[in-house]
Amino acid sequence: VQEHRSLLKDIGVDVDRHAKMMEMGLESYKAQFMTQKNRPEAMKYFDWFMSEMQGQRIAEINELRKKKKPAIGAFCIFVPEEIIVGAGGACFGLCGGSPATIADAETELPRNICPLIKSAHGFKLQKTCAYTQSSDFIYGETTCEAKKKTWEILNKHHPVKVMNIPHMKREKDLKLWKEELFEFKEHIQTITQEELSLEQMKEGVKIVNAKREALQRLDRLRSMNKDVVPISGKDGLFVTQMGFLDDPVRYTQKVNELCDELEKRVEEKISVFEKDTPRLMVLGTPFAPPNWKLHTAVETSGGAIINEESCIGHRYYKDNVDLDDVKTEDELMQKLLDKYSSVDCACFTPNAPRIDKILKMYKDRQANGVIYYTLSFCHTYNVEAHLVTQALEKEGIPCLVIESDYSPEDAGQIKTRVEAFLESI
Ligand code: BJ8
Repeated sequence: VQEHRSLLKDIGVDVDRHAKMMEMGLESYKAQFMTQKNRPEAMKYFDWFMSEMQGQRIAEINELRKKKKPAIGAFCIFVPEEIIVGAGGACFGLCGGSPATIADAETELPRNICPLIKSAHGFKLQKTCAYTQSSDFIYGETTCEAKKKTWEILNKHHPVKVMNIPHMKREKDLKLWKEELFEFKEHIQTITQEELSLEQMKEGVKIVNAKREALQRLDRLRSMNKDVVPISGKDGLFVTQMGFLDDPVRYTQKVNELCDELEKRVEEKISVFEKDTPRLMVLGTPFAPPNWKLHTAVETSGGAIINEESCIGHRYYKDNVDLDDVKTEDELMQKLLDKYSSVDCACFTPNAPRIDKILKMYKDRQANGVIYYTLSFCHTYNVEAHLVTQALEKEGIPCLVIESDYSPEDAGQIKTRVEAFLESI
């Protein structure tokens, strides 16, 4: 990061404060990740990326910007990255997982909203996220109340555009959504100053499909073998988190290299956990880095996390965009809509397919229990927990519900609850 200090300064980063935050982040990463035993060799790339995510990767993104390629920051998996990648640009998740920016955010936002939103807003106020500073604009959406109102305030500090995501999936809602996809493309073209062709967009789809396929492969290797868990849940989560920042082609290659190693581990029955360690699925809201609190609590208490149903997880990569028979832009937009409207975020009502999916995921993976995790004040996921846990109970599936924010204060209490849960299953 140090060698990129002048670039960081040019894009408006508060370099001293940023350096301190990176130092803290790296310390925390070392303590939580590098101390794990028997990590796959291929994690070395991701360790390197951790040290360069606010350095070399930022330099790469700013090289693209010099060539008038779009650099778009997002907070939600509804932002169609295929179109950005097709235009030769970069789509990335903005910083939003740290408690260190929340006090600043609370100078403009209420205290009782979700920490993800406050953290991200605080990063902009502090100018300590090089991704936020590198984005031509931030692409928001109307998924939850707190986010959609925050865009109006964030827009005082950084250009923000908003995609209107409907809250139901009726025909008339999907029609509106498709129009939003066309408008999104137009917004991207305002940066490139040229027409984005169908072929370019299809190329973007292929690149992102390959990324999702690599993550699907990683998910299978992590979770589908009852006797071998070849990588810790924490490493699996971290790899997935980096998929929102890294160059998609390089990242896909590195995830596939990791999967090659994990495949060998499965064949040779090399597990990072002891035999009969309970294998847990985590459901709910996203884990933005460096929010590793739950994974650390579980995996230092005798449990293993085998996948995340969240948006930094299975919800993100579960479906590809089908390119078969796509001959027109309208057909492509329809296929993008088909993919995005199959996302089962709790912002939709009704959202029954999510419950069916969770039950199927659980059975396919022969897991031993579930943790339903929601960020504090996330009303949609918090309320939806009732129907999900009811369905789990009916099937006799053990479930622990955890609501938490980013503060380290409840880490001990979470660990105690997880330990009691693990003993009970
Ligand atoms: S598709 S889960 S990424 S909206 S910000 S809803 S945690 S109160 S992130 Fe999300 Fe898109 Fe849905 Fe996925 Fe709750 Fe916080 Fe809102 Fe959040």
